[in-house]
Amino acid sequence: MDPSRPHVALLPSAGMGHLIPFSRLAVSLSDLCNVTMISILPTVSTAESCHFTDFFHSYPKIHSVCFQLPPLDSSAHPNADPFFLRWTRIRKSASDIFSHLLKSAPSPISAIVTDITAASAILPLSKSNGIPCYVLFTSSAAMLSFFKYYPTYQGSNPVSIGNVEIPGLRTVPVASLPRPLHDPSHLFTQSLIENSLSMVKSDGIIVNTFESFEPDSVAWLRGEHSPPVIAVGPLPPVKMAISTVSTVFTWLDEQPERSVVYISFGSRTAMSKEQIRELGLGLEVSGCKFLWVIKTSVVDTEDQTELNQLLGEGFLERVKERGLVTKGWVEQDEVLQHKAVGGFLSHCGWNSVTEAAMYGVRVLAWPRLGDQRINADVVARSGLGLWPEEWSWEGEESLVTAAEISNRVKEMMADENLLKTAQKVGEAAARPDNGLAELVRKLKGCD
Ligand code: BUP
Repeated sequence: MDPSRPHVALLPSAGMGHLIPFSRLAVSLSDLCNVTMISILPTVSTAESCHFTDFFHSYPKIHSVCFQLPPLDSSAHPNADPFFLRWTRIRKSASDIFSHLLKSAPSPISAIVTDITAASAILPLSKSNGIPCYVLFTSSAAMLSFFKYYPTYQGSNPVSIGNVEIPGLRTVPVASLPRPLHDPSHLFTQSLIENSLSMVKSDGIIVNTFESFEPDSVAWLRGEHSPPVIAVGPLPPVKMAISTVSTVFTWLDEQPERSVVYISFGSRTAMSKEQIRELGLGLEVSGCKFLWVIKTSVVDTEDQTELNQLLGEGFLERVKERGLVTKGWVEQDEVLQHKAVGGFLSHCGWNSVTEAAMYGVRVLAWPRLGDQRINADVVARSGLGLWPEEWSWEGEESLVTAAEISNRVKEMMADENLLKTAQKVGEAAARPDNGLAELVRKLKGCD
């Protein structure tokens, strides 16, 4: 390690949606800083363990530290989301994780970047050791504004929840709030409030967005003065040393330019079997070409259902000339860059949105849970895509019908104006606004 450079330690938490932006930040920083990244094992999903292996193999200059969590009695929380549980366990083990990191780092650490889900536990440890601490917020600036304001809102509405009016910015309708917030005692609600209150004591909040994509939210956050908010996005994807040749790309290579709708609901959003069938029928009726990545469980290791059984006998045969369905992991950033892809039916996880923005791909937003409706609003306001707000969301029973899906998919693919506005977003995303340089200056102690 070069002793003249700052040494930054990155502490991601669980889930690909958190690990991917941390890996991207690590690589972006590694040209200018010494970087250590901690992996907390065992991971919840196979996707995460494969990612760690490939990542450290591909970027040997990023120093790897592993921390083994003690075994969990999973029977204590039979119905809890395994990723929420993991975030809680990381917070509970923060002191051990922190000491292990300090002991295992190859040189003294000059700054820590913690995941937002661990902020309330890591920040006090960092401060008491005299190490500056930054928070990587893995969602949008719109979500960050909400997250920052929420404890104030909750303080004056402790029992019931309604529309959240963020003074000077916008009102987040109650229908767009993550469902667990309706329960003040929910693990998610409690940790959101704790992390939000801690985050403001950090040395800076890093967010994977760019100013022209979310001008109002970025301006509002900066107007709040403290702590500084550094927009470093869109962070470029990491390139792994080992890339497998996938049939997905062979198939995409054969399709006409911008003819394919890519469908994915992210790494941890499961859809009901009935809704999956309806979506399949909608894609079939639309007549569009499509590439569909299916997930039926929150954690990939539990995904055992056969595609034929899931989609109904004969579906794959009927659509084989124009549709490809897969349950495996596909390199999404490469799919979105492919010239055959003309639209993206997305759950609006923030990484997916930033990838669509980077490549100027039109989005049809179908948020499912958590921060996704707040992100979908960014998609609609920026001109990157369409958002049928009436489509169902977590906790709602109603199915979105095949006819509605088909109509909206056709509408997106036929909309030339939408294509142009999405391409403009892509052009703006390609112009770096030096958020990364600002971050490096801060890490060096120059700002
Ligand atoms: Br699935 C899948 N390939 O097959 P989001 C996902 N990804 O590269 P999520 C693949 O995982 P959170 C696949 O490109 C994105 O970078 C995708 O993150 C990649 O959604 C990432 O979009 C998924 O933020 O996470 O997984 O729901 O809930 O944290 O937003």
